[in-house]
Amino acid sequence: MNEIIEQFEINGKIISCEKYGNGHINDTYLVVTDKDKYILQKVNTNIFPNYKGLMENVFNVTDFLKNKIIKNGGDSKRETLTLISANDRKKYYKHGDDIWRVYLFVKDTYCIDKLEDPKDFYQSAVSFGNFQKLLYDFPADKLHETIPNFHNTPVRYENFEKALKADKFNRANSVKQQVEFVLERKNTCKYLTDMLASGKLPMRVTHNDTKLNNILIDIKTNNGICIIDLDTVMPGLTAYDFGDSIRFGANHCAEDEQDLSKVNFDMELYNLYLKGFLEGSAGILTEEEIASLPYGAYMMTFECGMRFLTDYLDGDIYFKTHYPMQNVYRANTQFKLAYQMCQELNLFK
Ligand code: ADP
Ligand code: GN1
Ligand code: MG
Repeated sequence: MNEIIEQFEINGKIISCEKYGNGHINDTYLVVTDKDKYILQKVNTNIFPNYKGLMENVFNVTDFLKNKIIKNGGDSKRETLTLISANDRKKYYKHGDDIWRVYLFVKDTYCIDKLEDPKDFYQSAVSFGNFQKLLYDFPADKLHETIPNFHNTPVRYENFEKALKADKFNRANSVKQQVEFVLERKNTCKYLTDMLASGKLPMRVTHNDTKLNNILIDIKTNNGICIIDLDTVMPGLTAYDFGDSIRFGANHCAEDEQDLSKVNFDMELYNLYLKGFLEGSAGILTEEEIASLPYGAYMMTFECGMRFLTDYLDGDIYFKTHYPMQNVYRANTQFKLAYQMCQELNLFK
């Protein structure tokens, strides 16, 4: 590990390097030196084969944000990610087939994997809304599509059908109910993509992975200070960013909770997040976009459940899993939440 870290322009002598965080995609380590702290990541190149495009996106987006943060009188090293250059001036280091990158560790923050205090959810909403606003005039044509069709739900549905048909690991029989749930909702998949195609919703630059542990909260002010995990910043719909936060945060359970009686969509948390998101995005959203937000909540939740189920059928090759069936438990929570969202938000009536 030291050999890799030493390729980057870091300050001080390395004291430790340990696995860090709870992301499902990249391998993340905290590096401590006698002068500073850093985040070292091995980029998941199975998921992001176009790592050059991805790193270009991260650099361009953080550079753009830094300029705005400085103009607004903020601290550009705390309010967005800072990539540390490798010794050859590139922003990543290639070691065999592996791609490594280093960020400054944003100090005096906390990161939430399970919501305890609703105020944190509200603050995250203000920050994700504001992220949308800050990227309002980012030139979208500069962005590489790091995962094509990332939130194209009809394409996700097709992938699910392919996995089901192939049933490579003979697992379909053990998830009949879940499969039924997805098949019955085929028609719902196209709601947002149709709105986009007909020009009713504008394409924006979105984060696309706005779960609660992709934001760092300041320990002193409790404000959401830094949006992280910028690998999927791409053109998208506001409803995706709003919806993915609701999917993860507007409930009181873990994403892989096995006891479904504990899995319940919380309307109060939903309304709290909505208030914060509208405040943070400060008037940039159109009426149609605001009307599409509840559909975003359902769509991201249903889509994510479908992705977990597809991954289970494919042999658990995409999301990091820590025990067998984890992807099935994850799918179950998402499907219960998606069902309740339809009821409580009055969708597709
Ligand atoms: P993944 O794509 O696997 O989710 P993330 O980029 O979200 O990876 O990083 C995983 C975790 O590492 C985050 O949830 C957060 O706890 C921590 N983290 C990432 N970057 C930083 C940073 N610059 N400063 C502090 N913590 C960070
Ligand atoms: C992944 O990288 P992470 O853990 O923040 C996934 C999201 C899913 C999420 C489900 C690039 O997010 O799309 O919603 O897991 N990221 C990617 O927890 O696929
Ligand atoms: Mg993450």
